[in-house]
Formats: sequence, C-alpha cells, structure tokens
Amino acid sequence: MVRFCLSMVVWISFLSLSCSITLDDSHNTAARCGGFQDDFQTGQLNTIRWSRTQEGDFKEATVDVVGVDPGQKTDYRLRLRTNTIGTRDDTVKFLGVRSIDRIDLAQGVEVSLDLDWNKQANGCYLTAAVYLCPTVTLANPRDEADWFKFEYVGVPPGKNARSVVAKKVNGRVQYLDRDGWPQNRQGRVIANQHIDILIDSHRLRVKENNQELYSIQSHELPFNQAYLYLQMSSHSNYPVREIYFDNIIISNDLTGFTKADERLTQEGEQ
Ligand SMILES: [Ca+2]
Repeated sequence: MVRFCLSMVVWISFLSLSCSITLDDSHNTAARCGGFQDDFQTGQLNTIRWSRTQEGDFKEATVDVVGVDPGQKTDYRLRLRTNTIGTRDDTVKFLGVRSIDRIDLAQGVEVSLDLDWNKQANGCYLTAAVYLCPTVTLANPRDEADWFKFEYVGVPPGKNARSVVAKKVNGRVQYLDRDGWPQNRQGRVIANQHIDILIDSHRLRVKENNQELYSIQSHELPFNQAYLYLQMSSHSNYPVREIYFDNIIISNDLTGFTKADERLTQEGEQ
C-alpha cells in the first residue's frame, strides 16, 4: 500500500510538472510538440527561436523587435526594415527570419500570425511573405527547391496590394491563387492582416482576417516538416520601408479544418 501511495505521489507530481510547462515558455517542449508561439513581448528577438535571413545589398537592413503604441502596455512586434537607396539596380533584396525549429506538418498544424503592411506610402516592388520550407537557408527561401508561401505584393502606384498563394515543387513554381491578377491590377487595401494557414498531410487552407482565401483538399507538397520563414523584399532605390509580424502561433488545433469541412458538407447537401 505504501509503495502504491508513493507511486501515485510521484506520478501526480510528474503530471503537475508536465502541465505547468506551456508551449510559450519552453523551447524544448516546443521542439517536441512541433508548435510554439511568440508575441515578442520580451522586447527582443529570441535567437534560440529565430535566425536571420538576408540576400542582396542594402543601405540598411534591420531585423529587430520594437514596441508600438508606447503607453501603459507596449505591444512589441517583429520589425523588418530596409532602405535600398543607392543599391544595385539589377537585384531585389530580401530580409527576414527563419524558425530554428522545424514544424511537423504531418499530423496537421495551424500557423497563425499578424502581418502589418504598415500603411505603405509607396508599396511598389515591396513584398511581405510567409514561407513553409523544408530546407535551411541563410539567404532566400524563394530559391529553395520546395516550399509553400503566402505573400502580399505591392501594386503600383503603391497604396494597394494583392495576395499570392503559391507552391514550389522540385524547383517548379505553381501559383495557386493570385487575387484576380492579372485581370485585376488594382489590388486592394490591406492593413494589419490576420493570417491562418491550416495544413496537414494533404489538406491546405488559408484564411485572411477569418475569411477563407484559399482551400484545397490535396496540396501535393513533397514534405511533411517545414521551417517557418517570415520575409520582406524590396527592389532597389526605395527609402526606409518596414513590415511588422506579431502573434505567431503554431498549434495543433485543427478545428478550422473541421469547421471548413462541415460547411462544405452542408453546402453539398443543399
Ligand atoms: Ca506583440
């Protein structure tokens, strides 16, 4: 009986310890679960979690965490900031971060984040992108052989943008959704966008501000683990431009898929 009671105490203690570790405060737990979250509220870029990526020449290229709306409760966000005045005319410049941990997609994950286009006065030749890519690069995930991406692209004369959903398989890029382009060249106004990417071994769904933007039942991506890349790009000779990311959450909550499937089923029955 004593041995039984001791075993129970040890077991209950173990359970308590396990439950006290949240996804947010344990890097090791995050690695095991394939999920993590970062709201950047430490005020600094967590270099255990994120690695910088960069390609091309810049007058200024800054990756940092800054507080916005300073006041009683400052909200810190990831900032990507470039100045390309006087740089080479023949190249686009890329700047971003990559998650140190690889995300396990096979059982299904929801990648959720806020992407602030930051009221660009001139968003021409500017992009802000989210990549899921199975390989590591210090430069530009765009040049890797396989990936999925969601991206905003500035539309001339510069106030509006359009979204792009695309994948690259064995070096071949395939556009899945281009927001009506090229028929619609006006683009649309975007602000601080909330993006959800739901993905498992075969299904893929992209939501923008809680509205479905793209969905496919069989994405045919040749990888089931991926790094998360957040990136901006700018062509040459543009003054300082900044893009913000915040509230990155990688979770195994797939209720978004369930709701989508229920809705599709109901529509099919009508
Ligand atoms: Ca924040």
